[in-house]
Amino acid sequence: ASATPSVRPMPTGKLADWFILHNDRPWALETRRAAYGIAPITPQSAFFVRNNLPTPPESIIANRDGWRFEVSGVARPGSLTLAELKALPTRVVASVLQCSGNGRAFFPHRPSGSPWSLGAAGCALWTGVRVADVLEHFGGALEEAQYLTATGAEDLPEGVDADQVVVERSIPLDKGMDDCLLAWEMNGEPLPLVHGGPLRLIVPGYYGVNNVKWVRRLAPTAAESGAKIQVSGYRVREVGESGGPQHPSMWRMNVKSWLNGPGGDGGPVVAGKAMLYGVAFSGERGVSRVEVSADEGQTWREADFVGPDLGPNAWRSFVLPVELAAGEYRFVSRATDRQGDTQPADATPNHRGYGHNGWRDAALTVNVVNTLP
Ligand code: MSS
Repeated sequence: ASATPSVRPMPTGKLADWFILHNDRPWALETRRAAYGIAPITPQSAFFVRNNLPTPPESIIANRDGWRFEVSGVARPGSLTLAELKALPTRVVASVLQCSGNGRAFFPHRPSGSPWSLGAAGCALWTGVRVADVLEHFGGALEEAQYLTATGAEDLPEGVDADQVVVERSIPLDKGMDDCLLAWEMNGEPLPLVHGGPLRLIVPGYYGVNNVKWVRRLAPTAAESGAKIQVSGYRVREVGESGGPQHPSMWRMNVKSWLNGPGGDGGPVVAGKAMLYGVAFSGERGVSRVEVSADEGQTWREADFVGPDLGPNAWRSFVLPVELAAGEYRFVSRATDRQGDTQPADATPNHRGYGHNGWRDAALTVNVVNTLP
C-alpha cells in the first residue's frame, strides 16, 4: 500500500478552481484570490481574461510566424510577419496587466460592467520587440505623430459602425517609444489565443485596455483613435456624467496592493504562526513600502518584500509573519510607491467604477481555528 501523500495532488485545472466566471460571451474570467500563491509571476493557467468582443478563431494561431501586421504613420509604411519581427532585438519585460474595472464590485453605486473584485489582474513576463525598434525599422514615426495607436484583429459584427465596436487604443507616442513591446510570449511560452496570441501590445504600467491583443495594425498618429473605446470609453468621469475626450483616459495604473492569504479562498487557517502574503504595485514607479493593519487602519505594521524585484511595472510579493489565536480577522494592506503616493482608505467613485485602489474594501478575512474540522 502506498503512503499517504504529504503534498496536495496536482490541481485538476478545472476553470472554476482558478477563476470566477463573470461572462463567457465575451470572456470575463477573474482569478481567485487563493490561486495567486506567493510567487510574483502569475501562471498562464490562472491569468484573468477580459475580452470586449468574441475571441478570434483558433486559426489565427495555426501559423503564428506567418501572422502579418501593418505599420503606418512612419517614413516607409509596410508590414511585417511575426517571423520577421523576431529577427529584431528581443526584450523581456515584467509587467502587471490589470483591467481598468478591477475592484468595480466594491463601488457602492454599482457601476455597469463585470463586477470584478481583486482578480482582474496578473503579473507576467512578456517577450517581444520594442515598439521603438519596430518604428525605426520603418524609417521612424512621422513628425506630426503624438500618439501610438494599435488595432485588434477581431471580426466586427456586420451592419455596425466600426468605430463603435473596434478595439483600437491610443497612448502617448513618448510612452510607446519608451518601453512598449510587441509581444509573442507570456512567461516564456507562446502567447495563448485568449491573451492576444499570436501578437499583442504590452504597455508596461498602463491599464489592461491599452494592451491591445491580436495586433493587426500599429501606427503613430497625430490624433487619438476615433473608436468609441478611446473617445468615450475607459475615461474617468463623475457618477452619472457622460464620457468624452475631456475626461482622463485610463492610462497609468495607480498604487495598489492586497493580501492573498493565508485563507484567501475563505477556508480555515490553523492557529499559531502564520505568514500573511500579498502583492503591491504602481505603474511605472514600483513600490517602496507596504503596511498591514488588523484594526481597520488604526495601527499598521510594515511588511517585508520577498522574492525578486522585477522592475517598476511588476508587482512585488510581500509577507508579514503573525501569531494568530482562534477567531476571525480582517487584514488590510496599504502600499506606498516610489514617488510617495499611498493608497487611500476609500477609492473615489467614478461612473464606470475604474481604477479602484482603496485599501478598506480589499480586506482579507481570515478564519482561524484551533484544529481543522
Ligand atoms: N484587445 C483586443 N483586441 N480586444 C479586447 O477586447 N480587451 C482589453 C485588452 N486588450 C481587449 C484587448 C482589456 S479591457 C483588458 S483588461 C485586457 O486586454 C485583458 O487582457 P487578458 O490577457 O488578461 O485577457 Mo480592461 O481595462
